[in-house]
Amino acid sequence: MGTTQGAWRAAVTLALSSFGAAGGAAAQTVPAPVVDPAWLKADTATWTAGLELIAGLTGLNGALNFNGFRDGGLTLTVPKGWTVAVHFRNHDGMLPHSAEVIADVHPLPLQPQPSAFDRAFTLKLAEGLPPEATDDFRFIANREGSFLLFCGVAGHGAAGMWIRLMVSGSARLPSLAANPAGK
Ligand SMILES: [Cu+2]
Repeated sequence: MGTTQGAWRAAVTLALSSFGAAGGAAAQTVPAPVVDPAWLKADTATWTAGLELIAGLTGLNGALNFNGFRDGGLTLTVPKGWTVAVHFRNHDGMLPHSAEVIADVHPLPLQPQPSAFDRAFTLKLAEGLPPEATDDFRFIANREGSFLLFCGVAGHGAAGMWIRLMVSGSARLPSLAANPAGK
């Protein structure tokens, strides 16, 4: 745990230092993100992974984050064949946000993409849902691989507003874990 946290702080500090002088002062007051176990609920009877996906939970990255994580620094892993039920909430008091599951592509797109799974996106994908709006979507993770949970509002995803989704053929249960952020 100590090592992981240490590595985390290093990764976050590194990410913030590339942010430039303008955003730096405000961003540095944001504490290192931690994973709240309440964000993920696994129902083994129905093979459903419920995820609380909170846009702009903290001020990190000008609030362009999900659950306080940016640039893939949080990974949801689900077993192949499970249903993923995403409860999206926009906690950002200023900007609209949305979410969709897209392919793990680089460079990151500037616009919304076709979703990687059927109906794996919120309403108002390009426009974004306003502050405190919520939307739920669910899809069957029927393909193994690496995907992104990505904000579809123009430029947000490319600016770091994305986390990872791994659909695993070997995982037995869903999990949610922090990992070093990166492009
Ligand atoms: Cu956004």
